[in-house]
Amino acid sequence: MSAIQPLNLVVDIASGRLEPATTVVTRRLSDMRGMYADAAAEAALIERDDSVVYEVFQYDVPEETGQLFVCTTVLEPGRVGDEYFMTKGHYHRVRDRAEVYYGLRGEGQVVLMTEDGRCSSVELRPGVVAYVPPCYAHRTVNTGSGELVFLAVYPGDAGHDYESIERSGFSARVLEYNGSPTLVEQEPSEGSR
Ligand code: S6P
Ligand code: ZN
Repeated sequence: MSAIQPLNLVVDIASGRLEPATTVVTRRLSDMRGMYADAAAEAALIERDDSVVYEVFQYDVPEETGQLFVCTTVLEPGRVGDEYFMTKGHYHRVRDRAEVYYGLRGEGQVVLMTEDGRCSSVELRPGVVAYVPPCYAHRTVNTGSGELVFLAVYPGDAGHDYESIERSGFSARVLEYNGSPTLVEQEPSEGSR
């Protein structure tokens, strides 16, 4: 790829789209099979309409130290059983690469997990920055009734490790509990499917 020249990127808050975006990723429920706790509810929803859970609009840069990827995510509202719609989640392939999320619309949480499996969460809402420190797996959860839209900036050489999450999951999930979003620890057996 040729060198990136100075440029402006524009976020359309209404749609959540980044312009220009050189990569657009669309994830449906069927792309996340096995990630939600309630397998029966997940299968029923996929059977019914296999809806889009989220889209990512990214401006690509060379995958090199010193570069920064910029992207937006539009995460739809919804639930699979008691579990809110969420992103797949990942570690960065180069583990010590951090990331910043900036909330633009809607409300949610970022679930963060250390490599030894300790989970915590931080808020995401308009005007709020969520800082993902080096070496943390991260997943975003939409706990609101509208779309959750946020901007992400991360190092060009970070890469993504989805396999570790597909293999072992997160050790906690955000579930609706007594009407409120609650971070619930999972049994180790469930987290290591
Ligand atoms: C990239 C950054 C986000 C996510 C996006 C979708 O490092 O963390 O742009 O890619 O929110 O989540 P996921 O887990 O499917 O990549
Ligand atoms: Zn990331």
